[in-house]
Amino acid sequence: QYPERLNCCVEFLDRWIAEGHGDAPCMFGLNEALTYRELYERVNRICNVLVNDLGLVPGGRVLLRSANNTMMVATYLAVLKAGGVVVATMPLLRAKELVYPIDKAKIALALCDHTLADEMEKAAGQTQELKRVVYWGSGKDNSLESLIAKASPEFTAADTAADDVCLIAFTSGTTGVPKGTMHFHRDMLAICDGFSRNVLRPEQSDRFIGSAPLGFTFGLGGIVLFPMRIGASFVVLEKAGPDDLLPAIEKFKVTICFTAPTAYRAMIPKLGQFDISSLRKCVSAGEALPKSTFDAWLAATGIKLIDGIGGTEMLHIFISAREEEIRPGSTGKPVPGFEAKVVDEEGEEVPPGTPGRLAVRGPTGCRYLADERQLKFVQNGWNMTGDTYVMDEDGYFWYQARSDDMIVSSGYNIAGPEVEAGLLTHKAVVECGVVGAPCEQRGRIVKAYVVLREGYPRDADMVKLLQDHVKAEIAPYKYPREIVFVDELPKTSSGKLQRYALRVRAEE
Ligand code: 3SK
Repeated sequence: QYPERLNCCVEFLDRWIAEGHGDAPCMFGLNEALTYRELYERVNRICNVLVNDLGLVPGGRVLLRSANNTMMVATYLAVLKAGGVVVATMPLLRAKELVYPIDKAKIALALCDHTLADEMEKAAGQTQELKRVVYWGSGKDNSLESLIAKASPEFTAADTAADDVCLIAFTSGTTGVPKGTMHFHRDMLAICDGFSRNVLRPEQSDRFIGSAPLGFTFGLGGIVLFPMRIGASFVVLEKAGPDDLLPAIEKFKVTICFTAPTAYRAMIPKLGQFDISSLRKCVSAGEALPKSTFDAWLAATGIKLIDGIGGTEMLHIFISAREEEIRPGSTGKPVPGFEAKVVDEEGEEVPPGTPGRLAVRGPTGCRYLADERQLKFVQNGWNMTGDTYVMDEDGYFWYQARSDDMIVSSGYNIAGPEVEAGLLTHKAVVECGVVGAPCEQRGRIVKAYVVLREGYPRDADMVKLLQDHVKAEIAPYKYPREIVFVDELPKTSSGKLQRYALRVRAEE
């Protein structure tokens, strides 16, 4: 589908200048707004700095560290345009979590927002690979801005192949050592021409916003690549919690939002305080979308949440449904270009209605950077996900649990997320995580960690109330026999619930 020689940045950026779309709005940040031409010139200047001052050669890997801001987007596109390979990390990572990707991907150069200098410097002191770190935002003589100021706004894109690696995205991993997933220039276009064009169907007049850091490919696609593929505009927010999204949607008249179910839930009680009438499409991913959240968002806004499952391995969403085909509670069907099936322990496809492991294949994955786990997670071209799904007779996929989130209690298979969904329908519950805990009598029991809304008592009556509520919502045998109230839940750097950490806690 794509030409053999391809630099994806040319398709996202240069193309719009060539087509006379340079004066159109492109990117809105906290303190500045850039047209396509302004972003194009900034990217070109950074390319010149990368190649002429910092010695980047095609295939050279560049670590990018920042919250989402306009410079993060410009440096990201510049590395792609100069033929380098982006390794974008979650801003919250600590030094010891940075050293692994730096060593694994042999990264010699880092571009970093000065606010993240502490951990960056500590990491730089713990690896032999990293040779140079350039900061932006510091206002110092040697800052990235000072180099950019002297650079030319003209740059010819590196002559890369469609199959050249341009991104190594490390999985955030709820357990174990992160895996580096490698993506090609053509993959960056394929996610736009797959999920975005066929399921989301945005228009050039749309304005996108999202909460995920660009180090998580959910954010990269939903905030930057999908709009740029069609010449639309987007908003980048350094802080993008539910309390930041709503005012920004109002201020920038945003039309498309990408965030996680937890954030949609948290926004519902605050919707009345903002004018979000510009909003027309909302995508939910990163964790399973409970039907109760779909219903509540629809009732409050009139918008059907487009649910999706994606993965760092596949770069973005591979199962989803257009608004008119949504079956609430189901993730949807494979996105055009992808295939999905449910398999048993031996990798054999199981009949509709039978739970099993979700396997997926498609144009974007899955290739790990020098990792023997490739053999385990990729079988005959199929990426074996860690999710348990059921496919129904109509080909819709229904999420059950992470494969290791199944709790076997007194011989019953209980999916932790289903109990979580039951708890979440109670108005007192903000967030919860459900795992198995050891029990002499039953083998395991269902144990819930619950964050309560302010004003609700953390006492035995509340435990009983929630238990009765779950019994009324789902099969009574699934109710949480133990409930612990907590201030917050452990999360991965991409904001996903770390059930693994809860499981460890539950064993104590
Ligand atoms: O579903 C996810 O967690 C995901 C991961 C990477 C990219 C996109 C998505 C939706």
